[in-house]
Amino acid sequence: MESATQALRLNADTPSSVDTSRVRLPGFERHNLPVSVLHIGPGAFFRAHQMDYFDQLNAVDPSWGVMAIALRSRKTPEALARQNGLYTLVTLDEEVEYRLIGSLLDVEYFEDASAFDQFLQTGLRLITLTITEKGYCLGNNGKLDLHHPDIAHDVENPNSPVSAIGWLVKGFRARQDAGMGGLTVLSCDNLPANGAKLKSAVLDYAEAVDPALSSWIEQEVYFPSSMVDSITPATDASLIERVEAHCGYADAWPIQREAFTSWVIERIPGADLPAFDRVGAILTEDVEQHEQAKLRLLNGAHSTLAYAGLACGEESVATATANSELHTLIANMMRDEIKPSLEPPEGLDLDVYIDDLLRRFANPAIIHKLSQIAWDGSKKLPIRLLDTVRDNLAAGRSIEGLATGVAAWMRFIIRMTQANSAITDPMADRLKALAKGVKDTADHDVDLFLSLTEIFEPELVSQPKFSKALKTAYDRVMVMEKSNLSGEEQS
Ligand code: CS2
Repeated sequence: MESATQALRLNADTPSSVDTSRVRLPGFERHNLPVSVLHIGPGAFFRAHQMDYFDQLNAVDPSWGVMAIALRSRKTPEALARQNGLYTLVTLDEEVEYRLIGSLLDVEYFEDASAFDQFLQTGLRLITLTITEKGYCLGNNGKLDLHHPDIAHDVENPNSPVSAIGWLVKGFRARQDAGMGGLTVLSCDNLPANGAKLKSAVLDYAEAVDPALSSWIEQEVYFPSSMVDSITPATDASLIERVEAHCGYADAWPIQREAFTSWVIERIPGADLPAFDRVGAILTEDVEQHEQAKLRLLNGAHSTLAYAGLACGEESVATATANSELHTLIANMMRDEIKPSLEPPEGLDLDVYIDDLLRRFANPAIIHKLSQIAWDGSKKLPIRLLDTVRDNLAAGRSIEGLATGVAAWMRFIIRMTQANSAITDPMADRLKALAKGVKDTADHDVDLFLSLTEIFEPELVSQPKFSKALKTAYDRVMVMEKSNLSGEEQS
């Protein structure tokens, strides 16, 4: 993303000339930071969330310099290399704050020769990951899918892996060969028990390529889980312009997010974790309840709002939350269906949390596109909605709102297919082929979607209450679509 104006490009010299009444600078000397963290997947969320914690930590304990490796594209490494790893974090709420983030020392593309050497840095203490749900290559049983094309490739070619799992294991092998110690690997993705799932995936893959290495990893590497939270809309041209106008330099890749942020990290014996609790994170033995509350309430409501909101012609989370039908849908779903499925973690009042979520979704300072949240539904639905559906069916509770989210996803896939629009989802081709066979009747179409066993487990599909609720919800979503279309025609 290039700026059209002539402002000076952000670079290593910028901090010395920046107007500090407009932009907050890192509270540490960048050039003194040792490299102690390797991050895989330097997407927007990592730069908006974890890097903020590293920057605050370095202001009190300047020992956490971060190197990042991009597995999917050269775009981020190239844009950030031109800025010496510096970028602006903009927090958007009642007050808007601009900060220059300084702890990211370099970003490299995984195919570049020097990228892999990061694993062998003697000062390396921590590996963090944001590779999204699909990056773990898991089947719907939560275990590594050895038939996943990337994993199958890596098992055949362990020295030139393309998956994050293959990359990590190649790195561990290099450390084992070099007689170096293990590490702590911290997953920061929206998966329940993300550390345990990552560990099991890494061990299963290592077992397939080198069983002795698998034992070494089991003894030497720690995989705490963590819950991450901060609403982070994608960077767009208006953010780039806004940063340039306010800060006086051209930043090719600033990041925006809400002011709220939270990070709950599992404390496990032996793991070497920075003292993130000094800068607002929670370190606890008991991360699972935090993860579950966040994934089911925030992300479950987000996905429901995305698919139902798009059916109603809404574009952003804030406008969808202002739509009274959608507001009622997600508020009731959170209060009556999701909350009873949760055991609240200590110190978290779920009613307050739900009210806060509705406020956060309504934040008028942020344009968080529903189409961004709609990505990768086949990977998100099981975690965000179907786990709760399963619990509620077993307990005899309502699933009306949850089913509306799932049915709205089906309709989203159908509309996108009919409009010949691209679907971002690892199952996109299958989904499109399936959507071509719909008849726009709930009975037929819902059964068709329920044949996708990668998403809908047979045990769930066999429950008549589930398909009945989905069919009712499917009709409800078609009514939403129709009233949106007739509204469009009238205007
Ligand atoms: C969103 C999340 O894009 C999505 O699917 O639901 O990224 C959400 O904004 C974050 O998890 C908030 O912490």
